Amino acid sequence: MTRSERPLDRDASSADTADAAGAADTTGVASAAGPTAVAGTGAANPTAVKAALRSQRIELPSWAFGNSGTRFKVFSQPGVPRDPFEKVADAAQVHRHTGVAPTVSLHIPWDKVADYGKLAAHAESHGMRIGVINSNTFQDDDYKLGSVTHPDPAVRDKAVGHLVECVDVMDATGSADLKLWFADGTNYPGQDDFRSRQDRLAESLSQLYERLGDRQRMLLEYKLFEPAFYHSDVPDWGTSFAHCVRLGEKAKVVVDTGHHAPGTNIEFIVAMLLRAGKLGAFDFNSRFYADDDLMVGSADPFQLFRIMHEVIRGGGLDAASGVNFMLDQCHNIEPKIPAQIRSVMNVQEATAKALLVDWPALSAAQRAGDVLGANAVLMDAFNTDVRPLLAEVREEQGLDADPMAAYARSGYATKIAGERVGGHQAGWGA
Ligand SMILES: [Mn+2]
Repeated sequence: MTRSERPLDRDASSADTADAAGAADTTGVASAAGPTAVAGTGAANPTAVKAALRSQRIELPSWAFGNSGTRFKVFSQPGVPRDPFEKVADAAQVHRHTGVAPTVSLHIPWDKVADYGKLAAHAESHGMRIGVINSNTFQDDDYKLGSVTHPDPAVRDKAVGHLVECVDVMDATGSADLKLWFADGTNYPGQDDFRSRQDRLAESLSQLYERLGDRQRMLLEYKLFEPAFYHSDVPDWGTSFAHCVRLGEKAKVVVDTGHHAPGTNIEFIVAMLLRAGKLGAFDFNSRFYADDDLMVGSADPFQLFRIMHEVIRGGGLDAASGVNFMLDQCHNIEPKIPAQIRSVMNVQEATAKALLVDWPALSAAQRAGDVLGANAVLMDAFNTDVRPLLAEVREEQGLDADPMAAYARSGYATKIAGERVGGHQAGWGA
Protein backbone atom coordinates (compact mmCIF):
# COMPACT_ATOMS: atom_id res chain seq x y z
CA MET A 1 0.00 0.00 0.00
CA THR A 2 1.45 3.30 -1.02
CA ARG A 3 0.13 6.63 0.05
CA SER A 4 -0.97 7.39 -3.44
CA GLU A 5 -3.36 4.46 -3.37
CA ARG A 6 -5.24 5.96 -0.46
CA PRO A 7 -6.85 9.12 -1.82
CA LEU A 8 -9.02 9.60 1.22
CA ASP A 9 -6.57 9.22 4.01
CA ARG A 10 -6.42 12.88 4.76
CA ASP A 11 -5.33 13.86 8.19
CA ALA A 12 -7.44 16.28 10.11
CA SER A 13 -4.95 19.13 9.94
CA SER A 14 -4.74 19.30 6.17
CA ALA A 15 -8.27 18.22 5.43
CA ASP A 16 -9.77 21.67 5.81
CA THR A 17 -8.02 23.02 2.76
CA ALA A 18 -9.46 22.08 -0.60
CA ASP A 19 -6.03 21.97 -2.16
CA ALA A 20 -4.34 19.75 0.38
CA ALA A 21 -1.23 18.40 -1.27
CA GLY A 22 -0.26 14.77 -1.51
CA ALA A 23 1.86 12.20 -3.28
CA ALA A 24 2.21 11.83 -7.01
CA ASP A 25 -0.35 9.89 -9.03
CA THR A 26 0.50 6.22 -9.34
CA THR A 27 0.01 6.43 -13.10
CA GLY A 28 3.20 8.44 -13.37
CA VAL A 29 1.45 10.75 -15.81
CA ALA A 30 1.86 14.40 -14.94
CA SER A 31 -1.79 15.16 -14.52
CA ALA A 32 -3.42 18.55 -14.26
CA ALA A 33 -5.76 16.81 -11.87
CA GLY A 34 -2.89 16.72 -9.39
CA PRO A 35 -2.17 14.31 -6.62
CA THR A 36 -4.61 11.65 -5.51
CA ALA A 37 -3.43 11.12 -1.98
CA VAL A 38 -2.73 13.01 1.19
CA ALA A 39 -1.13 11.94 4.41
CA GLY A 40 -3.01 9.99 7.03
CA THR A 41 -3.90 6.53 8.14
CA GLY A 42 -6.84 4.19 7.90
CA ALA A 43 -9.74 4.03 5.49
CA ALA A 44 -12.14 6.88 4.90
CA ASN A 45 -11.18 9.08 7.81
CA PRO A 46 -14.51 10.71 8.80
CA THR A 47 -12.92 14.12 9.32
CA ALA A 48 -11.41 13.97 5.85
CA VAL A 49 -14.67 12.82 4.29
CA LYS A 50 -16.54 15.72 5.86
CA ALA A 51 -13.88 18.20 4.79
CA ALA A 52 -14.08 16.94 1.21
CA LEU A 53 -17.86 17.29 1.25
CA ARG A 54 -17.63 20.83 2.64
CA SER A 55 -15.15 21.91 -0.01
CA GLN A 56 -17.00 20.36 -2.94
CA ARG A 57 -18.40 22.89 -5.44
CA ILE A 58 -21.29 22.38 -7.84
CA GLU A 59 -22.14 24.99 -10.47
CA LEU A 60 -25.73 25.88 -11.38
CA PRO A 61 -26.94 26.61 -14.93
CA SER A 62 -28.91 29.84 -15.41
CA TRP A 63 -31.18 28.05 -17.89
CA ALA A 64 -32.45 25.64 -15.23
CA PHE A 65 -34.44 28.52 -13.75
CA GLY A 66 -36.13 29.58 -16.99
CA ASN A 67 -39.02 27.87 -18.71
CA SER A 68 -38.18 24.81 -20.75
CA GLY A 69 -39.86 21.91 -22.41
CA THR A 70 -39.66 19.54 -25.30
CA ARG A 71 -40.30 20.10 -29.00
CA PHE A 72 -43.91 19.36 -28.14
CA LYS A 73 -44.58 21.92 -25.43
CA VAL A 74 -42.90 24.43 -23.15
CA PHE A 75 -44.77 24.70 -19.86
CA SER A 76 -44.59 27.96 -17.95
CA GLN A 77 -44.40 28.16 -14.17
CA PRO A 78 -45.33 31.00 -11.82
CA GLY A 79 -42.44 33.08 -10.51
CA VAL A 80 -40.04 32.17 -13.33
CA PRO A 81 -37.28 34.79 -13.84
CA ARG A 82 -37.75 37.45 -16.50
CA ASP A 83 -34.06 38.26 -16.88
CA PRO A 84 -30.55 37.06 -15.95
CA PHE A 85 -30.61 39.08 -12.73
CA GLU A 86 -33.61 37.14 -11.47
CA LYS A 87 -32.02 33.86 -12.58
CA VAL A 88 -28.97 34.68 -10.46
CA ALA A 89 -31.24 35.48 -7.51
CA ASP A 90 -32.86 32.05 -7.85
CA ALA A 91 -29.49 30.33 -8.08
CA ALA A 92 -28.53 32.09 -4.86
CA GLN A 93 -31.45 30.34 -3.14
CA VAL A 94 -29.99 26.97 -4.09
CA HIS A 95 -26.64 27.98 -2.63
CA ARG A 96 -28.27 29.42 0.50
CA HIS A 97 -29.73 26.02 1.40
CA THR A 98 -26.94 23.73 0.18
CA GLY A 99 -23.80 25.79 0.84
CA VAL A 100 -21.89 24.19 -2.05
CA ALA A 101 -23.24 25.96 -5.14
CA PRO A 102 -21.79 29.50 -5.21
CA THR A 103 -21.41 29.88 -8.98
CA VAL A 104 -23.89 30.21 -11.81
CA SER A 105 -23.16 29.45 -15.43
CA LEU A 106 -24.41 31.82 -18.14
CA HIS A 107 -25.56 31.06 -21.66
CA ILE A 108 -24.95 33.68 -24.32
CA PRO A 109 -27.14 35.08 -25.88
CA TRP A 110 -29.92 33.83 -23.55
CA ASP A 111 -28.29 35.77 -20.71
CA LYS A 112 -27.20 38.76 -22.75
CA VAL A 113 -27.17 42.00 -20.72
CA ALA A 114 -25.93 45.50 -21.49
CA ASP A 115 -23.48 45.55 -18.60
CA TYR A 116 -21.86 42.25 -17.55
CA GLY A 117 -19.89 43.97 -14.80
CA LYS A 118 -23.22 44.95 -13.28
CA LEU A 119 -24.48 41.35 -13.50
CA ALA A 120 -21.29 40.11 -11.82
CA ALA A 121 -21.72 42.69 -9.05
CA HIS A 122 -25.38 41.65 -8.67
CA ALA A 123 -24.23 38.03 -8.30
CA GLU A 124 -21.71 39.06 -5.67
CA SER A 125 -24.38 40.92 -3.71
CA HIS A 126 -26.25 37.58 -3.58
CA GLY A 127 -23.17 35.67 -2.43
CA MET A 128 -22.69 34.23 -5.92
CA ARG A 129 -20.15 34.46 -8.72
CA ILE A 130 -20.56 34.09 -12.48
CA GLY A 131 -19.04 30.79 -13.58
CA VAL A 132 -18.65 29.22 -17.00
CA ILE A 133 -19.81 31.09 -20.11
CA ASN A 134 -21.69 28.82 -22.52
CA SER A 135 -21.73 29.70 -26.21
CA ASN A 136 -24.56 29.23 -28.67
CA THR A 137 -23.91 28.62 -32.35
CA PHE A 138 -27.09 26.72 -33.08
CA GLN A 139 -30.06 29.09 -33.03
CA ASP A 140 -29.48 31.26 -36.10
CA ASP A 141 -30.78 30.41 -39.57
CA ASP A 142 -27.20 30.78 -40.82
CA TYR A 143 -26.24 27.66 -38.87
CA LYS A 144 -28.57 25.28 -40.70
CA LEU A 145 -25.60 23.39 -42.19
CA GLY A 146 -23.25 23.97 -39.29
CA SER A 147 -21.38 26.76 -37.53
CA VAL A 148 -17.60 26.41 -37.13
CA THR A 149 -17.63 23.56 -39.68
CA HIS A 150 -19.95 25.25 -42.19
CA PRO A 151 -18.79 25.08 -45.83
CA ASP A 152 -19.24 28.87 -46.19
CA PRO A 153 -16.32 30.80 -44.63
CA ALA A 154 -18.63 33.75 -43.87
CA VAL A 155 -20.76 31.57 -41.58
CA ARG A 156 -17.63 30.20 -39.88
CA ASP A 157 -16.41 33.77 -39.33
CA LYS A 158 -19.75 34.66 -37.77
CA ALA A 159 -19.57 31.64 -35.44
CA VAL A 160 -15.98 32.36 -34.38
CA GLY A 161 -16.99 36.00 -33.89
CA HIS A 162 -19.66 34.89 -31.44
CA LEU A 163 -17.19 32.71 -29.56
CA VAL A 164 -14.74 35.61 -29.31
CA GLU A 165 -17.58 37.79 -28.02
CA CYS A 166 -18.13 35.15 -25.31
CA VAL A 167 -14.49 35.60 -24.25
CA ASP A 168 -15.17 39.36 -24.04
CA VAL A 169 -18.04 38.50 -21.66
CA MET A 170 -15.65 36.33 -19.63
CA ASP A 171 -13.28 39.30 -19.33
CA ALA A 172 -16.15 41.39 -17.93
CA THR A 173 -17.51 38.76 -15.53
CA GLY A 174 -14.18 37.31 -14.41
CA SER A 175 -15.17 33.88 -15.74
CA ALA A 176 -12.34 31.44 -16.41
CA ASP A 177 -14.03 29.00 -18.74
CA LEU A 178 -15.77 29.06 -22.10
CA LYS A 179 -17.86 26.00 -22.83
CA LEU A 180 -18.28 24.97 -26.45
CA TRP A 181 -20.93 22.64 -27.72
CA PHE A 182 -21.48 22.47 -31.47
CA ALA A 183 -24.71 21.25 -33.02
CA ASP A 184 -22.70 20.69 -36.21
CA GLY A 185 -23.18 17.53 -38.20
CA THR A 186 -25.02 16.12 -41.19
CA ASN A 187 -28.24 14.21 -41.72
CA TYR A 188 -27.40 12.37 -44.94
CA PRO A 189 -24.47 10.34 -46.23
CA GLY A 190 -22.55 12.43 -48.73
CA GLN A 191 -24.08 15.70 -47.50
CA ASP A 192 -20.62 17.10 -46.65
CA ASP A 193 -17.08 15.86 -46.30
CA PHE A 194 -16.09 14.62 -42.81
CA ARG A 195 -12.43 15.53 -43.19
CA SER A 196 -13.04 19.03 -44.54
CA ARG A 197 -15.37 19.68 -41.65
CA GLN A 198 -12.72 18.50 -39.17
CA ASP A 199 -10.21 20.87 -40.85
CA ARG A 200 -12.63 23.78 -40.52
CA LEU A 201 -13.35 22.88 -36.91
CA ALA A 202 -9.63 22.76 -36.11
CA GLU A 203 -9.02 26.12 -37.79
CA SER A 204 -11.95 27.78 -35.97
CA LEU A 205 -10.86 26.37 -32.60
CA SER A 206 -7.30 27.60 -33.20
CA GLN A 207 -8.55 31.13 -33.88
CA LEU A 208 -10.51 31.06 -30.64
CA TYR A 209 -7.65 29.54 -28.66
CA GLU A 210 -5.43 32.48 -29.65
CA ARG A 211 -7.93 34.88 -28.09
CA LEU A 212 -7.90 33.20 -24.64
CA GLY A 213 -6.20 35.01 -21.77
CA ASP A 214 -3.57 33.34 -19.62
CA ARG A 215 -6.09 32.23 -17.03
CA GLN A 216 -8.88 31.33 -19.43
CA ARG A 217 -9.74 27.89 -20.79
CA MET A 218 -11.95 26.50 -23.52
CA LEU A 219 -13.93 23.38 -22.72
CA LEU A 220 -15.06 21.26 -25.67
CA GLU A 221 -18.20 19.21 -25.15
CA TYR A 222 -19.08 16.20 -27.28
CA LYS A 223 -22.44 14.67 -28.09
CA LEU A 224 -23.23 11.44 -29.88
CA PHE A 225 -26.16 12.68 -31.94
CA GLU A 226 -28.87 15.34 -32.17
CA PRO A 227 -29.70 17.66 -33.78
CA ALA A 228 -27.71 15.98 -36.55
CA PHE A 229 -28.48 12.29 -36.94
CA TYR A 230 -26.16 10.83 -39.57
CA HIS A 231 -22.95 12.21 -38.10
CA SER A 232 -21.90 14.79 -35.50
CA ASP A 233 -18.63 16.68 -35.91
CA VAL A 234 -17.74 16.23 -32.21
CA PRO A 235 -19.54 12.98 -31.35
CA ASP A 236 -17.31 11.46 -28.68
CA TRP A 237 -14.55 12.07 -26.15
CA GLY A 238 -11.88 10.88 -28.56
CA THR A 239 -12.69 13.59 -31.08
CA SER A 240 -12.82 16.27 -28.39
CA PHE A 241 -9.60 14.94 -26.84
CA ALA A 242 -7.76 14.96 -30.18
CA HIS A 243 -8.64 18.61 -30.79
CA CYS A 244 -7.81 19.61 -27.20
CA VAL A 245 -4.43 17.88 -27.27
CA ARG A 246 -3.54 19.66 -30.52
CA LEU A 247 -4.68 23.05 -29.17
CA GLY A 248 -2.76 22.94 -25.89
CA GLU A 249 -3.03 23.20 -22.13
CA LYS A 250 -5.92 25.66 -22.12
CA ALA A 251 -8.23 23.27 -23.99
CA LYS A 252 -10.05 20.57 -22.01
CA VAL A 253 -12.83 18.04 -22.57
CA VAL A 254 -16.37 18.31 -21.15
CA VAL A 255 -18.21 15.13 -20.19
CA ASP A 256 -21.97 15.63 -20.40
CA THR A 257 -23.39 12.52 -18.79
CA GLY A 258 -26.39 12.48 -21.16
CA HIS A 259 -24.35 12.58 -24.37
CA HIS A 260 -23.40 8.92 -24.71
CA ALA A 261 -24.79 5.78 -26.28
CA PRO A 262 -26.71 3.51 -23.91
CA GLY A 263 -24.35 1.23 -22.01
CA THR A 264 -21.30 3.47 -22.44
CA ASN A 265 -18.89 3.13 -19.51
CA ILE A 266 -18.69 6.83 -18.66
CA GLU A 267 -16.49 6.31 -15.60
CA PHE A 268 -13.83 4.76 -17.82
CA ILE A 269 -13.85 7.92 -19.96
CA VAL A 270 -13.52 9.97 -16.77
CA ALA A 271 -10.55 7.87 -15.65
CA MET A 272 -8.84 8.25 -19.03
CA LEU A 273 -9.34 12.01 -19.20
CA LEU A 274 -8.17 12.59 -15.63
CA ARG A 275 -5.14 10.41 -16.24
CA ALA A 276 -4.24 12.57 -19.24
CA GLY A 277 -4.95 15.85 -17.44
CA LYS A 278 -7.67 16.68 -19.97
CA LEU A 279 -10.91 16.58 -17.97
CA GLY A 280 -12.17 20.16 -17.84
CA ALA A 281 -15.75 19.86 -16.69
CA PHE A 282 -18.86 17.81 -16.18
CA ASP A 283 -22.32 18.62 -17.37
CA PHE A 284 -24.34 16.56 -14.93
CA ASN A 285 -27.82 15.27 -15.75
CA SER A 286 -29.69 11.97 -16.04
CA ARG A 287 -31.00 10.09 -19.00
CA PHE A 288 -33.23 7.16 -19.71
CA TYR A 289 -33.05 7.34 -23.51
CA ALA A 290 -30.93 10.16 -24.93
CA ASP A 291 -30.15 13.74 -23.95
CA ASP A 292 -33.04 13.78 -21.49
CA ASP A 293 -31.60 16.50 -19.19
CA LEU A 294 -33.34 15.01 -16.15
CA MET A 295 -32.06 15.52 -12.62
CA VAL A 296 -28.60 14.10 -12.05
CA GLY A 297 -28.62 10.92 -10.01
CA SER A 298 -32.32 10.34 -10.55
CA ALA A 299 -32.21 7.69 -13.28
CA ASP A 300 -29.05 5.84 -12.28
CA PRO A 301 -27.52 6.83 -8.92
CA PHE A 302 -25.13 3.87 -9.17
CA GLN A 303 -23.62 5.28 -12.36
CA LEU A 304 -23.12 8.65 -10.67
CA PHE A 305 -21.41 6.88 -7.75
CA ARG A 306 -19.09 5.05 -10.16
CA ILE A 307 -18.23 8.32 -11.88
CA MET A 308 -17.47 10.04 -8.57
CA HIS A 309 -15.35 7.05 -7.53
CA GLU A 310 -13.14 7.60 -10.59
CA VAL A 311 -13.13 11.36 -10.02
CA ILE A 312 -11.74 10.78 -6.53
CA ARG A 313 -9.30 8.15 -7.76
CA GLY A 314 -7.93 10.64 -10.28
CA GLY A 315 -7.73 13.62 -7.92
CA GLY A 316 -10.57 15.43 -9.69
CA LEU A 317 -12.33 16.45 -6.51
CA ASP A 318 -9.42 18.60 -5.39
CA ALA A 319 -9.97 22.24 -6.29
CA ALA A 320 -6.47 22.35 -7.79
CA SER A 321 -7.56 19.87 -10.48
CA GLY A 322 -9.64 22.57 -12.15
CA VAL A 323 -12.49 20.17 -12.87
CA ASN A 324 -15.76 22.10 -12.97
CA PHE A 325 -18.87 20.20 -11.82
CA MET A 326 -21.91 21.79 -13.40
CA LEU A 327 -25.53 20.77 -13.61
CA ASP A 328 -26.84 20.94 -17.17
CA GLN A 329 -30.52 20.33 -16.74
CA CYS A 330 -33.95 21.61 -17.61
CA HIS A 331 -36.89 21.24 -15.29
CA ASN A 332 -39.89 20.94 -17.55
CA ILE A 333 -42.56 19.57 -15.21
CA GLU A 334 -41.05 19.92 -11.73
CA PRO A 335 -40.53 23.18 -9.78
CA LYS A 336 -37.13 24.52 -10.73
CA ILE A 337 -35.43 25.75 -7.57
CA PRO A 338 -36.27 22.64 -5.50
CA ALA A 339 -35.20 20.49 -8.47
CA GLN A 340 -31.80 22.19 -8.46
CA ILE A 341 -31.51 21.71 -4.69
CA ARG A 342 -32.39 18.02 -5.07
CA SER A 343 -29.82 17.67 -7.86
CA VAL A 344 -27.07 19.22 -5.75
CA MET A 345 -28.01 16.81 -2.95
CA ASN A 346 -27.89 13.86 -5.37
CA VAL A 347 -24.35 14.79 -6.38
CA GLN A 348 -23.40 15.18 -2.73
CA GLU A 349 -24.81 11.75 -1.88
CA ALA A 350 -22.92 10.04 -4.71
CA THR A 351 -19.76 11.89 -3.68
CA ALA A 352 -20.15 10.95 -0.03
CA LYS A 353 -20.58 7.27 -0.94
CA ALA A 354 -17.53 7.41 -3.19
CA LEU A 355 -15.56 9.07 -0.40
CA LEU A 356 -16.46 6.15 1.89
CA VAL A 357 -14.80 3.54 -0.32
CA ASP A 358 -12.27 1.64 1.77
CA TRP A 359 -9.21 2.18 -0.43
CA PRO A 360 -6.76 0.00 1.46
CA ALA A 361 -9.24 -2.89 1.37
CA LEU A 362 -10.06 -2.26 -2.30
CA SER A 363 -6.43 -2.11 -3.31
CA ALA A 364 -5.59 -5.26 -1.34
CA ALA A 365 -8.45 -7.18 -2.92
CA GLN A 366 -7.51 -5.97 -6.40
CA ARG A 367 -3.87 -6.97 -6.00
CA ALA A 368 -4.87 -10.35 -4.59
CA GLY A 369 -7.15 -10.97 -7.55
CA ASP A 370 -10.11 -11.19 -5.20
CA VAL A 371 -12.87 -10.40 -7.68
CA LEU A 372 -15.80 -10.70 -5.32
CA GLY A 373 -13.95 -9.02 -2.46
CA ALA A 374 -13.04 -5.97 -4.54
CA ASN A 375 -16.56 -5.64 -5.87
CA ALA A 376 -17.93 -5.97 -2.32
CA VAL A 377 -15.81 -3.04 -1.14
CA LEU A 378 -17.38 -0.79 -3.76
CA MET A 379 -20.89 -2.09 -3.09
CA ASP A 380 -20.49 -1.59 0.65
CA ALA A 381 -19.76 2.08 0.04
CA PHE A 382 -22.60 2.45 -2.45
CA ASN A 383 -25.08 0.79 -0.13
CA THR A 384 -24.23 3.06 2.80
CA ASP A 385 -26.97 5.53 3.76
CA VAL A 386 -25.01 8.79 3.70
CA ARG A 387 -27.95 11.07 4.43
CA PRO A 388 -27.22 11.29 8.18
CA LEU A 389 -23.58 12.14 7.39
CA LEU A 390 -24.60 14.91 5.00
CA ALA A 391 -27.13 16.25 7.49
CA GLU A 392 -24.32 16.47 10.03
CA VAL A 393 -22.02 18.25 7.57
CA ARG A 394 -24.75 20.81 6.84
CA GLU A 395 -25.49 21.45 10.50
CA GLU A 396 -21.80 21.92 11.18
CA GLN A 397 -21.86 24.62 8.49
CA GLY A 398 -24.85 26.34 10.05
CA LEU A 399 -27.22 25.07 7.37
CA ASP A 400 -30.50 23.26 7.82
CA ALA A 401 -30.00 19.48 7.76
CA ASP A 402 -32.78 19.21 5.18
CA PRO A 403 -32.33 21.74 2.34
CA MET A 404 -35.60 20.76 0.61
CA ALA A 405 -37.66 21.40 3.73
CA ALA A 406 -35.77 24.60 4.51
CA TYR A 407 -36.50 25.96 1.03
CA ALA A 408 -40.17 25.00 1.30
CA ARG A 409 -40.40 26.87 4.61
CA SER A 410 -38.54 29.92 3.30
CA GLY A 411 -41.55 31.33 1.46
CA TYR A 412 -39.34 32.22 -1.52
CA ALA A 413 -41.54 30.38 -4.03
CA THR A 414 -44.62 32.34 -2.94
CA LYS A 415 -42.65 35.57 -2.90
CA ILE A 416 -41.40 35.31 -6.49
CA ALA A 417 -44.78 34.11 -7.74
CA GLY A 418 -46.28 37.30 -6.27
CA GLU A 419 -43.54 39.65 -7.39
CA ARG A 420 -42.75 38.42 -10.87
CA VAL A 421 -45.96 39.31 -12.57
CA GLY A 422 -45.89 40.71 -16.09
CA GLY A 423 -42.89 40.91 -18.34
CA HIS A 424 -41.61 38.04 -20.42
CA GLN A 425 -40.61 34.85 -18.66
CA ALA A 426 -37.14 33.60 -19.53
CA GLY A 427 -36.84 30.43 -21.53
CA TRP A 428 -34.89 28.95 -24.39
CA GLY A 429 -33.90 31.76 -26.67
CA ALA A 430 -34.50 34.48 -24.07
MN1 LIG B 1 -24.26 19.85 -21.84
